[in-house]
Amino acid sequence: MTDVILFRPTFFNAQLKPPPIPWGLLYVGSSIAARGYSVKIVDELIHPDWRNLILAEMKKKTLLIGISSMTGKQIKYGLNLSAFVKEHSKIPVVWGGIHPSIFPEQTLMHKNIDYIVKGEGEETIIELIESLEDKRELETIRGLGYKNNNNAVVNPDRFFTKLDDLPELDYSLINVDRYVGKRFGSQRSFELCTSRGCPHQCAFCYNANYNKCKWRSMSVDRIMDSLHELIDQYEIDGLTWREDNFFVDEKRVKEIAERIIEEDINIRWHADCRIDDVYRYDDAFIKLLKKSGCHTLTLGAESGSNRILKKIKKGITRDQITLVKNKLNRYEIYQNYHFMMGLPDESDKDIQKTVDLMYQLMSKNKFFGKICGPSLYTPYPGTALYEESLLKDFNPPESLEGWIDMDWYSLDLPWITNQRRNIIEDIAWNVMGIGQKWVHHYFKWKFFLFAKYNFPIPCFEKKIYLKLRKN
Ligand code: B12
Ligand code: SF4
Repeated sequence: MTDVILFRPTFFNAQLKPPPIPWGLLYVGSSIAARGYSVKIVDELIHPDWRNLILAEMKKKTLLIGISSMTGKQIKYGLNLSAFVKEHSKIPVVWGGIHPSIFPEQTLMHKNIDYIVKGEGEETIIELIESLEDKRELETIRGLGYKNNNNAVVNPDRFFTKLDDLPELDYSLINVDRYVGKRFGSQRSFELCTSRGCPHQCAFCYNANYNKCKWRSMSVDRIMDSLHELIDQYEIDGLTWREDNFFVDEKRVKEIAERIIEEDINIRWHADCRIDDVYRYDDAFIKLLKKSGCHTLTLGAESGSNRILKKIKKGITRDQITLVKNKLNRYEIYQNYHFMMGLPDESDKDIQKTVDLMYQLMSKNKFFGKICGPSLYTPYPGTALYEESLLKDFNPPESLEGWIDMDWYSLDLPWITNQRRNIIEDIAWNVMGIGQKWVHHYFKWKFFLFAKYNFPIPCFEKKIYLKLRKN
């Protein structure tokens, strides 16, 4: 018997190795399992041929099938499963994750979706299961959306979960070894999610809408127990703190770093971090991070233009970005930098400044990791810039399927000309060259020419990259 099947659809960059851990489903699945129900997690990245597997599971008196989705391609693959379930059974289908949370009504109106869960799913899904067993009324379930006479009804939001109240994660629901792999200088790296949310309000980020700018964390004791469990059971030697913003509470990070040292834990770790946080940290704190195993920080630089940084409410300046590079370099901490382009009102000069900053960051930097992106700015609903995009004639899709094309190749932004799109695409392809050790300097030179003389940098090496990446 399998009471609940949970499915993580694939997405366009699904070739990632090892695949990212389906945390949302692991949390939701662990809560369901802790209440005595049986759960099967199916990850399309691991089981691309899921049809027979799901068909066999569905025969075991399944109560419901849950699907997780971000905005974008995952919707397409999630809808494939929804249609499959409807074709073969009467099992209710529930969608959860970022996209259904931001667009509950529209998601719910899809003919192959019966329920949506808005926000954190651990408690809502259990109450939904109880309702399917006639133990509870749908109207009383916070965070749930359902259909009533073909109209979408979305109940009031649920209060944020206290992370320490969640049951222990049930790692037996996934094959951990499939997700353990080489990352950030370690051979057997895994991840932990120890906090949720972020108090900042970057104008492109889902946080203000989804997490209402509220940050919450597990206690440090629980974090350390989880870390010991991973080391003892799965022999991990590396860790990514997989959260919105690991560094919100400096005191908490200090305690974690000190305990890693005191408890003799030998791991290399990686986390996402804000530039302004590193900028204000004193040397003693950064030394402590390094001593505790900090190997790489991934930093949101986003743009080399102060005008754009201000527009996206990043709360940082270009000078701070280069100072942070020097600071981390001194302590031998590798840096990855995120960039985005294609924002409304971004000028040619802004783009040139961004490429110039990329060049500065990779120059005289022994601890340069990589540049991520530049990703094409995407107006995700629920963000401050989304409202501006609407005023700038961005036409939001009117159905769930319409959001599938919110990616680089299909996204149609009224303020991006074909010429601009080609420039951004060329920069992104050249960034991939920067990542290849043996041709790094050749590509760096290209960036220099663009930054200094606005010299176009077409990427005719694209085909070679594609081959390299395939290998
Ligand atoms: C890891 C990660 C990835 C992984 C894959 C993650 C996955 N879900 O499979 C990779 C690296 C592949 C990835 C790719 C991208 N990502 Co990403 N990613 C993240 C990140 C950092 C962590 C996700 C996570 O594991 N969270 C922890 C778990 C516990 O939270 P959760 O997934 O939200 O799950 C909870 C609830 O949502 C709910 N829930 C979730 N699923 C389900 C299912 C059911 C049935 C139920 C009931 C409940 C439920 O319950 C869970 C527990 O409370 C988030 C930021 C973040 N902190 O969430 C960004 C984030 C999700 N990514 C984002 C983006 C933009 C992208 C990219 C488009 C980036 C790019 N330019 O390439 C791509 C492509 C995605 C696509 N659409 O195809 C945005 C999403 C915006 C949006 N509107 O969807 C986020 C929010 C980052 C941000 N700050 O803007 N990403
Ligand atoms: S981009 Fe990062 S710092 Fe900004 S609001 Fe989102 S999670 Fe917080």
